[in-house]
Amino acid sequence: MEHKQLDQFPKNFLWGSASAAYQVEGAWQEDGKGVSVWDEFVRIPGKTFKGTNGDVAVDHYHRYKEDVALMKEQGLKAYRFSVAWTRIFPNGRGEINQAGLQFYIDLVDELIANQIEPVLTLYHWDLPQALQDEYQGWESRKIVADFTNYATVLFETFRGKVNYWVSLNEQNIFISHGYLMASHPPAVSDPKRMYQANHYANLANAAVIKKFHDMDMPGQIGPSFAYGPNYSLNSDPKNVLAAEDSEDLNAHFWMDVYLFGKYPIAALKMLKKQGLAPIIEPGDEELLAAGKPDFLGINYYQTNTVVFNPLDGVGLGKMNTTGEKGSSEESGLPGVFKRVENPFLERTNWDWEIDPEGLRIGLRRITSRYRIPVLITENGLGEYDELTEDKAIHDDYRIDYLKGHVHAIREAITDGVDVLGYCTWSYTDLLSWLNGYQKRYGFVYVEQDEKQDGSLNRYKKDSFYWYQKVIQENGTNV
Ligand code: BGP
Repeated sequence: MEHKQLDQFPKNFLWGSASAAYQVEGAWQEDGKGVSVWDEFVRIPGKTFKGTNGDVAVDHYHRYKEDVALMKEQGLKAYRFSVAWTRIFPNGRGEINQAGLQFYIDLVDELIANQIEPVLTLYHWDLPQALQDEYQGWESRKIVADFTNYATVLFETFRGKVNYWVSLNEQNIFISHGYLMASHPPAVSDPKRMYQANHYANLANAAVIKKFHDMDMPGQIGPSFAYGPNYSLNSDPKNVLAAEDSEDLNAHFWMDVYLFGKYPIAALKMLKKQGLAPIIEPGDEELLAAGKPDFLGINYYQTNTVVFNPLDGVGLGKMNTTGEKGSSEESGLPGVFKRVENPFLERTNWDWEIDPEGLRIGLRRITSRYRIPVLITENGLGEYDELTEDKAIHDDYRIDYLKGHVHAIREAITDGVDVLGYCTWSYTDLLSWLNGYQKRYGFVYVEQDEKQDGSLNRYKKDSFYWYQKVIQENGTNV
């Protein structure tokens, strides 16, 4: 529908931006930090673009004051960051490493002193390697107790200081990349193991949310889901059904568990028939139902356009991690769907489709199905940026991208969606897990590249000033 007039953004709307520990901090062996699965994975030849790693990243660990000062100058209302589990418990559990915890205490204090709302992510993929070695991490039920124990330390430490908490970041991504595509640690390719690990991740997610509520924590908690709403390429009913299946297997399979405590019917039945469904033990369903989030975090980058894919059709294809436009391969699930190019959309140099309207569609679907407030925990454009001789970055393409998405959010709010805030990905430039440093997302350019010997100086991009104005005007002119 087209509105004659759009609603205003709520007065307390959280205009924010985001990062994740491994992608910004560096200092990978400092102050007693333990080794994470990513610290190990990046050292296996051929796993990341040009062998890049987060040993130094953009050195946020030492430069957080400078980064928070930039946020303050920009007028940012919220900053989403993640805690590295290995800084708190170098081996996943045991004695607290105070020096590691202190970094986050200092960061949170610095944010609060600058009137920036901290949004704390408990888990953004950097699992302690010790837990991987001991019981295979997410493939064991033991992870539930260890994750809850770790989260509880943070709840106790930041009670009353941190009001917004994200439990798991993109469970659907770290599980599918880790256990099916073998592109994230532990690089397994086995759907049965994937669905079981995913089930334990569901339990861990529910357990920390339940713990948060049992502790009567002030504030709100929810997971961040990587939602790519599914479209059918056209009105051929076969393709429409493929899109429904994709929505079930790629989206409801997680969101239904978060919000209803149950897996979607058709997807679960299909997996059972194929012998791939997870083992659900007595008590699991009760735990899932008891861990209901207060909001749903959404990381939105693009939609997913599909057609029917026959049983002998394509399987998993290669991703574009080099920034050579058009180098990604077709990918699908035989017998169900395959992804195709959407003829109405432009693509980035990494072949990600640009679809602001898709964000409104996704927000509407969530609201209809789950009736829960949404916090947009990530959205942004990964592109090459050029630092000019006078140290400017004219990223008008990023401004266009963000403007389109902010407008779509405003339309969704006008439709009746309850949106708590918008965290762009990312604040500073940072390490992209598989794509190195050349795929940039930030408002703040950081001089760092694949050789990893950059000056680490920070420079404000044009998009920095654009967002500053949006925040000042509370989105009135977007
Ligand atoms: C999300 C992750 C982020 C970030 C972002 C951009 O999946 O939560 O950590 O990396 O995607 O993705 P990429 O770095 O692959 O371009």
